[in-house]
Amino acid sequence: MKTIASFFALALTSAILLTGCGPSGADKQAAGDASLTFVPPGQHDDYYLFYSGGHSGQVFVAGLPSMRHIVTIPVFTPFPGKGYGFDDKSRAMLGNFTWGDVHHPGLSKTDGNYDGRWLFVNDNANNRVARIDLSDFKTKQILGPLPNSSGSHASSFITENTEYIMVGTRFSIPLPKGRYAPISEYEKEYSGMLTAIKVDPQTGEMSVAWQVLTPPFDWDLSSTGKGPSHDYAFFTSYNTEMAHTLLETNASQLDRDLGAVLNWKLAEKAVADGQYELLDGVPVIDPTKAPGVLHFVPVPKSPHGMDTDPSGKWVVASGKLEPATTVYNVEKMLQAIESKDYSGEKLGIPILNFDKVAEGVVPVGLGPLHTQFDGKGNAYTSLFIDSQVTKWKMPPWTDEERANLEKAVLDKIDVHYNIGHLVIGGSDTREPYGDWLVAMNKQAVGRPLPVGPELPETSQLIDIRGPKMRMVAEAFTDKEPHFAQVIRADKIKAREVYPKDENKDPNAVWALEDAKVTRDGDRIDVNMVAIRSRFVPDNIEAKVGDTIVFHITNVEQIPGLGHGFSLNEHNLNGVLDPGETKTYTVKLDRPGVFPFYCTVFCSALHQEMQGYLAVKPADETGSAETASAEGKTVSSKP
Ligand code: K7E
Ligand code: CUA
Repeated sequence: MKTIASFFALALTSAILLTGCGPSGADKQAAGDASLTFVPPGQHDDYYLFYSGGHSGQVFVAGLPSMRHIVTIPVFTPFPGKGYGFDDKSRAMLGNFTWGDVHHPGLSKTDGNYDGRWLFVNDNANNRVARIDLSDFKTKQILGPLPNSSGSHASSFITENTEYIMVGTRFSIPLPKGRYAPISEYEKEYSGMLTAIKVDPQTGEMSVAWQVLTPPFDWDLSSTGKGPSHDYAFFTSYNTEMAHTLLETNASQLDRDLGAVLNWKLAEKAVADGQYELLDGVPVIDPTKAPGVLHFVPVPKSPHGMDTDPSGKWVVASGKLEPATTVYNVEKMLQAIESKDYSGEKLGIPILNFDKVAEGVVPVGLGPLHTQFDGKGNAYTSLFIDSQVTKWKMPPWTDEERANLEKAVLDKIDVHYNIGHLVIGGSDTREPYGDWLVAMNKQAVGRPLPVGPELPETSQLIDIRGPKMRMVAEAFTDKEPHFAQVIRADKIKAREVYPKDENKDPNAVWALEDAKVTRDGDRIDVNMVAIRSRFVPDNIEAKVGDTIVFHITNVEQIPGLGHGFSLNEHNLNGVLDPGETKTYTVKLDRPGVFPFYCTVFCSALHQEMQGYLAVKPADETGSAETASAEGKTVSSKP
């Protein structure tokens, strides 16, 4: 009976699948798998996913595995939703730029694992690197434009204990910056640069430590060593040809480009020994004069990603124009360096012998870009042309596998667009999480509802817990993800408020009676309290020509209780989290009465949280005065 029942059940299922009555097999599969990513209301995701935002200049935070967008972190771009780029501090941080091109977020590490303190991101367009504090998901520092650098694409890659952030220049220019040399003199007059940015272990404060001068290759991507490769960072370049025009063909001549093997310990030593020249204030090492600092290694054709595995024993690099990825053996590299076993040199830099240091070339498929690791001996490479992810076995290989590395290829899965980066949580650490893989869009094919000529981008979630990869979910992803980082949720301790006793802003005021307006010549300082549901003071007098400086403290100490501050027609949109003080400087250039109000919903009487700035014409005399419901005292200097 049982057998017959099973037979019928099977037959029925097959019939449904075959006739298309009800959900199709693919739909059923998708519906079934969707439950794997479901996070019920009120529960948290297991991981944070930080996407780079490309030319949006932002970082997007999603939960994993739900893929739900949680928050946007503005970095290089003003963002009214968070009042970023409107207060004096964030405006100064952004400088004259209103955007950046974020490519590679890098989490801070301790002992080779994420420590949940900071996220660093690069700006490829304006040669900057920013630090996001993971206690409040806010950008705290923007370093740059970096001296002697153009295009910080090969960044931000973090060494094992966050000693350095490594940066390689995508473009080469005549140095120091500001010097002219004809483009036809590219080979001779232009230079690339590898930069080490020091990170203060207490504060996270970044500063340029030293740089290594390179030929005018185009440095593309980087990764840092760990374990046996601790002292090293690796970089790929796609223009060993040193072409300066029509790179599409001119930079694709050679079968192998040159990657860089940088020994940052020896670079530190070279600087300590005075083997450098100061260029634009930075100690710059000429690697032809400081042996050991830089080696080149041949990398198959027009490479992109170069990734170190969790053990630090293997480095994987892919050439976009070769349907294979190369595994380098770090031990063999170190031996070759030790014994000076070179196959030649380029512009005074020794080149490691490819055949001596490459462990094998794995035929992963067409257009390999980036590789991630699951910590269980497997690697996953994105294939731009094939629109696939290939799972393959890392060395050590059996003799049989070694004889035919096709045998090391374990699985392939289709993704539904031309994939660029992919990420496995902790892939660049000693202990990858190894459960999910997020595949990121490189060239949208229009998966979501159409919204016009521009195609929204997506990323797809792949379950890598079993022997075969499984596609389980797809999410809309704002422009334009290049890379991402994933960290276990319990690694991040996000603060709930800014405690009053930690607020060190000298202009903070916490009591209503301390709120005040002070005039000093043409400058008016307003020390203002924002509290449910009023501003104190809320009536302010000034005159044309004055500079008014608002120091606003949100005195709330309840999580989520933010206030906003919008001054009509003055392009001022502030947001203040509980316990935060921010300063806004406005030059008053025309008379009139300008209302201000709270932009953040904060209570039933949020709409009443408003006030007026009355600006007299310049010729009318009179000092700043204020009045408010509290009958505020005014201190006024002549
Ligand atoms: Cu889009 Cu890392 Cu800038 Cu590759 S990069 S795909
Ligand atoms: Cu404060 Cu709305």
